[in-house]
Amino acid sequence: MVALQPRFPPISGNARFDTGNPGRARPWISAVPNEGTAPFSGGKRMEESHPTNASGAIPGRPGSEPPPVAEPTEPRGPLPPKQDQRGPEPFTPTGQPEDVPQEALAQGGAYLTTALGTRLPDSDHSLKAGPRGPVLLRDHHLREKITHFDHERIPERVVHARGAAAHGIFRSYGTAATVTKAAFLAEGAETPVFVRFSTVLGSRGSADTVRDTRGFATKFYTSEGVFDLVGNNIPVFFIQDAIKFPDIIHAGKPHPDREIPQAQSAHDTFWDFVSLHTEATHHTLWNMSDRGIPRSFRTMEGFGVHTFRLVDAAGATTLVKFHWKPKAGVHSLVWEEAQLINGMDPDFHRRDLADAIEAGAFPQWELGIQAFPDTPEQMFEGIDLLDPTKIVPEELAPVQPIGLLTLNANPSNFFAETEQVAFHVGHLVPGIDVTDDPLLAGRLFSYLDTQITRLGGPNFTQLPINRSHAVVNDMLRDGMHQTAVHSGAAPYKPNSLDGGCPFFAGQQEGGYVEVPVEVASAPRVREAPATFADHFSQPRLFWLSLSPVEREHVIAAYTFELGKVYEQAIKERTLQVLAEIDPVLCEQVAAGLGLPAPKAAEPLPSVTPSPALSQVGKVWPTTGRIIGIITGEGADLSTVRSVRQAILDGGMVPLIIAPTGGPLDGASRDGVRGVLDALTGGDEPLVAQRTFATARSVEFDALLVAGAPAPGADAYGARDAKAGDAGGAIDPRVLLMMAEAYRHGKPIGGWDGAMEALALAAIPTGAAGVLLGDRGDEVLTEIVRLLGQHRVWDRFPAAAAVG
Ligand code: HDE
Repeated sequence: MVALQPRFPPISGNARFDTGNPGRARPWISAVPNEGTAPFSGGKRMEESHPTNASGAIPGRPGSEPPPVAEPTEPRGPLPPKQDQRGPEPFTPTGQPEDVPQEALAQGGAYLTTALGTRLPDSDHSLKAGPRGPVLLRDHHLREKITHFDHERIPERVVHARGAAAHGIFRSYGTAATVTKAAFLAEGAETPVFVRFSTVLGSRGSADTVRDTRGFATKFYTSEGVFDLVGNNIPVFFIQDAIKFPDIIHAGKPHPDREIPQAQSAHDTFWDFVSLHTEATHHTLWNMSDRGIPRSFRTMEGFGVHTFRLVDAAGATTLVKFHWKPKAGVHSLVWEEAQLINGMDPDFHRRDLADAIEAGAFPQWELGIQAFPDTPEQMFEGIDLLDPTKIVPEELAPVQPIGLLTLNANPSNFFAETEQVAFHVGHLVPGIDVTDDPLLAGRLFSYLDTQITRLGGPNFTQLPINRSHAVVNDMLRDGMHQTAVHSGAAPYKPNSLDGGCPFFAGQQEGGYVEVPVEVASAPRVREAPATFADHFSQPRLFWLSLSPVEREHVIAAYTFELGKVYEQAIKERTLQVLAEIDPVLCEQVAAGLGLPAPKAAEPLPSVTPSPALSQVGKVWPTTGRIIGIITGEGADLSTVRSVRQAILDGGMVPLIIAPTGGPLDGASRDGVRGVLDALTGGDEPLVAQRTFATARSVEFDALLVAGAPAPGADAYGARDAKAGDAGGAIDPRVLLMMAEAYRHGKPIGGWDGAMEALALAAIPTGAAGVLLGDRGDEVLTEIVRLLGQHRVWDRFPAAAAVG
């Protein structure tokens, strides 16, 4: 392991915008909105202070101003973006700052126009020969509107089509400066970033909480060019050689005849492939673990997967693996929760990310590296560093923090930013080089290639979200959608007509000079190295590193997925693979499938577990977690109000769930202000964010029950089937929410009549994580403590067999 020095002098010349256009204020790079001023206008750093939800506003409203009931008729300019949003920073297609405000990149003016600015009087009626007559071909506005609409879609990504993204800032600690000359990793360097999270298998419109690997792709707009770290939330991959990528993806995607199932691996072709191709075993096991169903993008780790090569100013090299560590900890859903969410809120992860940022609970990750000596063998403690199906346990090589990522702004336009962002593992900067990992080699080709179809030509780098923040002089010319206006007569080298420009940059001038690595002399073969043949020792290591409850989840996941497979041969083959990992895993899954458990063909490898791989048993900050407060007629509103405020003060999001929408006291929103003031002591009225009809437990990390909510007026099956027959004293939808939250290991608290609700929901009052109290604030304190552990793990007694 290579240890990093704690502090280093900053690399000179790392001024972020050393672009020949100095002195211009770039307010958008600040990490935190200043209270009371426009966002991104400087002020204290996010990392130092979380003004979470200081306004008490619940995130998610669609616009920056509430609309009036009647259609507005007074002409006015476009509304500003919401406080949590911003667009790509204004740079020219050739990487030079534009002196225009962000709004100038959006539409302007108060009046509707054609694409070229001619004002229009009407957009609701085609031009016709009389009101009932034929539409006239000369209607230029109709043709432009429909033609543009006809071409609004672009091909979705062939993998990772479903995603969500955010802007942010990366602040380097400088600890990596001993091993890399990359300017953005020098001490104190601040670099704007754009991060896109994704699922792999599903189409653009598929659900967020499917069981799948998640993408974690980061674009660093550094002063030396763009660096893309295109990683996943799982540290290993299914295949060791890029040439197998179409195979694993064809197997994982829906069946080609019926195009089902969408966005999931629980089907025959996936299991057919991974049971025959056993190098996929490690990644598959991670997918079957809780890592395959993250609670939030904010609670995922990220991994660069491959080993990269860092190089310092003197040319010395170090092999590294990149890790993103979420400040909120690693946290997952339970499977039933994930399935319910797929129906209740297919945008769950996307919404969670945007809402957290809007509420000021800015997600943060530390970037870290595991560092290894760059030896000719490229092995570490017997692990082949070029094999992307292997991890290096953190106990052998600790993850050393090198910087902090803070996501602090939502995109202002999904298509322009999240959809058009184009990552490429070949977007590298001086100080970071690749290794001979054969999976990485194929990716270096693929990411450039795919953008040409997806984004319609070779100039995708000029789309605003993809633009470099370092000056570009590339001699690449023309092509579809060229938006730069190049000058000069000689886009070739050598030239004399343009004065010889552009010139080559050597090491001294910050040129990207490939590390002159020795290439071993060897015959040309289509073969894998012998070290790639071990497919089972690390799956066993992972299995043995999990806590009993996590192992139960793995067993359940394999049993569920294989239970959806039609062909018995595929199930039997997979059981044989499981036997090579662990007999208990194999026997338990076999029992669920009703099949005999085979014995391992080879002796089980002896491995040392890595406790760092387990998600259970740690304590994390609760910032941005969502607490539902169930209330109803007769509830003590002053307690609800103070608990709600305490949740906001703690940086979390309170959502009030009531029998109907609107203010809790029943007065109309536009109603008599004086009455509300009298009821609320002049405070803002308490407004319900969810009703018993719209809420479901899966939205919340914890539930508080303020009293004993009586059945709402709509609590009958014909109106809301989940209300069933509301014969009892408590609304059945409240009981359903409580029972689900209990099953899913979520903290539940209550006061006043909540005891009655617990009894009717068949929840034992003394059960782990169930709290009744006289005072809402005391109950809340304990609930928040439990939330810090992510889930009430004691509520899941593990089967003795796996413990
Ligand atoms: Fe990708 N991958 N990949 N991949 N990948 C793409 O690029 C590919 C692999 C990853 O948010 C595509 O722009 C090959 C590993 C992420 O836009 C495509 C191989 C890892 C994203 C592509 C791999 C990833 C992609 C599709 C095997 C984790 C989404 C659209 C050699 C380290 C990026 C696109 C975003 C996207 C190819 C394997 C991560 C087709 C050939 C390993 C996060 O180029």
